[in-house]
Amino acid sequence: MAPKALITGITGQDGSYLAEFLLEKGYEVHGIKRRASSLNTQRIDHIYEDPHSKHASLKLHYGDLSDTSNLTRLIRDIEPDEVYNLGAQSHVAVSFEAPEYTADVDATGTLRLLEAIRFLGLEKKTRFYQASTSELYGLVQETPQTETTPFHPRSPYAVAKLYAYWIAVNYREAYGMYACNGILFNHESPRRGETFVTRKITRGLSNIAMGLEPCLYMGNIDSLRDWGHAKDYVRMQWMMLQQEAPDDFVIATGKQYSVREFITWSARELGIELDFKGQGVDEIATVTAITGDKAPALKPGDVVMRIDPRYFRPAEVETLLGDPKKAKEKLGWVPEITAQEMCAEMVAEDHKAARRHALLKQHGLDLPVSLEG
Ligand code: NDP
Ligand code: GDR
Repeated sequence: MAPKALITGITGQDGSYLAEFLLEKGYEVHGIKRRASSLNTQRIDHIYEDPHSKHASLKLHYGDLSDTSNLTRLIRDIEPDEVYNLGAQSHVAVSFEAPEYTADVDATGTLRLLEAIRFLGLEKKTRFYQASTSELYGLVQETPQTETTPFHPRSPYAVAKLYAYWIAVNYREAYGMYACNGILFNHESPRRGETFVTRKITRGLSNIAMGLEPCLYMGNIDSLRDWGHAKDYVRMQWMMLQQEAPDDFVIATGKQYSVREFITWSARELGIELDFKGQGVDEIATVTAITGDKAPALKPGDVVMRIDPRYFRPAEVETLLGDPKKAKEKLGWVPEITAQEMCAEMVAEDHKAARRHALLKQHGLDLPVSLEG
């Protein structure tokens, strides 16, 4: 019998890579998708299988982390060997706008899953992975951050995730449940949501290079992050559930860069050299040179980035840097893709889409470009 996994958040960045990974390992993969007024399965369409086929190993179910009876029924029917709780309102800035919803989904949603497993008597069968986050460190107490660094969350998102972290630990201690926290630092990919900073930059600069957008408006570009590739990180999510005993792990690269550096790398991938001038809200990035043919819409002197204070957060996490030593020593996990390689992959994909878009526009088939940041 193939092992069964249930993934919440299967339509998201990590969910899509994890589903691919588990299908390759021979799992029967069940995913919870939300009902939406438009299609929301773009990231998993390539692995979708006709549900009429008896051999389909990917099965999607409607559901929501805010719906206890729905989650309980699904877990009862599926009896999963492994549950990966990746579903969340995952945007830090949005959590300041929708704090109560974020708490319901990210904190109470985790409790609902754990309670369903316990209530159904599956606590000795079903292993549980909780998508914890480096945002828990917030106002950092030590650098680099490890599994023992104290937490100081700085957003409604991080506070909700703090509850989820501890409730997973609590169910492990109280009921002997196999529950693990992966404390994952930022990880990105061409499938990253368009409003997270890396994707906003690679997509925005690609559009600007092709004349589809005028300028990139950014928030705090001094912010420092430890960026890895989502493909490397989902491998570790599975590895964590294969150990003899449950445990919590920091997953990071151990290298840190600023948002400004990420803008510079992305621009270089497009053959654009930039000069950053000015301070604070007056800082701008100007084109100093263009090489190659990837940015036909630009010339030296053009301003491609400005600061918009709308993107500043009420409380910022200025710096994050993880120490993945425990994951390396205990599980042999090391990241294989560098932040620069990941940036190149993201720019290549976004530039391909921008070229396609520009070509359609040339032929009078204009599609609106969403400029939401
Ligand atoms: P995404 O935002 O790409 O995906 C989130 C997923 O959760 C989507 O499938 C989304 O569905 C689903 N979701 C949102 N609200 C609900 C709900 N109410 N009920 C059920 N499902 C819901 O996130 P990532 O893939 O990047 O991250 C995966 C998890 O890891 C998240 O929990 C995130 O907080 C956490 N994390 C992410 C890190 C990162 O750098 N990427 C780092 C550390 C932790 P829909 O597609 O319909 O919106
Ligand atoms: P983060 O990711 O908040 O770390 O949460 P995000 O990419 O949104 O921000 C990273 C840093 O960049 C700064 N920044 C901007 N961010 C966005 N989104 N848009 C901007 O215009 C902008 N300008 C500067 C931010 O202020 C921040 O400092 C991500 C999410 O995936 C969480 O779910 C996850 O838990 C953490 O990573 C680890």
